[in-house]
Amino acid sequence: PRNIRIAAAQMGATHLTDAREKTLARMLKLLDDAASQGAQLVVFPETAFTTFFPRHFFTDEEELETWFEHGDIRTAPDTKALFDKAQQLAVDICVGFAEATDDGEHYNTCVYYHAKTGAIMSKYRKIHLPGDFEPWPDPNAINQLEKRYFKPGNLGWQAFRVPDLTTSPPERGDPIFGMMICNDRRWAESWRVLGLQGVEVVLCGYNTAGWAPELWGSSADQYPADAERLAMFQHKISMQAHSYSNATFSVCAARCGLDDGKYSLIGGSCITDPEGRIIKKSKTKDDEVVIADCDLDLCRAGKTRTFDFARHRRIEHYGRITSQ
Ligand code: CDT
Repeated sequence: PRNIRIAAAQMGATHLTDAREKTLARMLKLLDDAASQGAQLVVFPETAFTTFFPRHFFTDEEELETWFEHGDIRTAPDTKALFDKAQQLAVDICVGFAEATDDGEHYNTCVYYHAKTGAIMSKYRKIHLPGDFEPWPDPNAINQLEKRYFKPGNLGWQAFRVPDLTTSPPERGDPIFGMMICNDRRWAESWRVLGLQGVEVVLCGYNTAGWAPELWGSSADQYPADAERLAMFQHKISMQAHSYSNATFSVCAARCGLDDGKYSLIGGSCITDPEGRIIKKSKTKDDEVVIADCDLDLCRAGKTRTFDFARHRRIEHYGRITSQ
């Protein structure tokens, strides 16, 4: 077996007014907890260091900028402690944050941090940005202004190998990871681009509204409980179906709970195997470590039989996917 013990660090409610130090302290505790259970890699949610601020409409540029991380994420004052602790515990992390670049661009980003070397092994910038550019006129509407605050990612989906996590026979090499962020998980294209690079573990942080009729366009007439059940169902089928059809493990970490006593986000952090089975799932909507041993050898069956892409794909019929 090629086992890696991986944890999703689910994070419960994080309010608009929560101090950054408080949120960071929760992340450090989750990292400690996961490490004490033997995690080699811990996956944190999308925009983990703050509340999910794109639901708010900011008109003041300076105020908006305070929600973003500037400079090197490993050493910036508001985020450094997480990377220092990861290094101290010798645990790799994947963490999402709102990125402001030196030349003033803004992305919804995550990085894979390799504790042993202190290197960012890979960076991903969210490509499928959901929601709207303009806020809804109704003051009670639940906005999702990612199209306003972020540029679509420009790095593609790059699979990458990570050394030191598990021993592999030389012909197979180090394990292959890929990252995506939240809404990307609903799109077959995100997964297939990683699948084509032989991905063995997909990492994904998310903030998914449990009740957001304006966003979905279809559930305005449903009771909130039904809407949340549907959101959870769609989350799980996305993780399960795409893990299966790309013969890969996936690990997803939710920011969830009731933010500001008003905005509900689904939980459902889970680890899914390459056969599409959820092997671990969160039990709460609070801070919680979800951890499992992932034997990457289980990816072999799918990659060499049902989803042996080189033998079975028929790309002459797939042109429409990229031409319209
Ligand atoms: N953060 C994020 O991408 N949220 C989106 C909301 C859209 S709900 C259909 C998501 O895909 O979960």
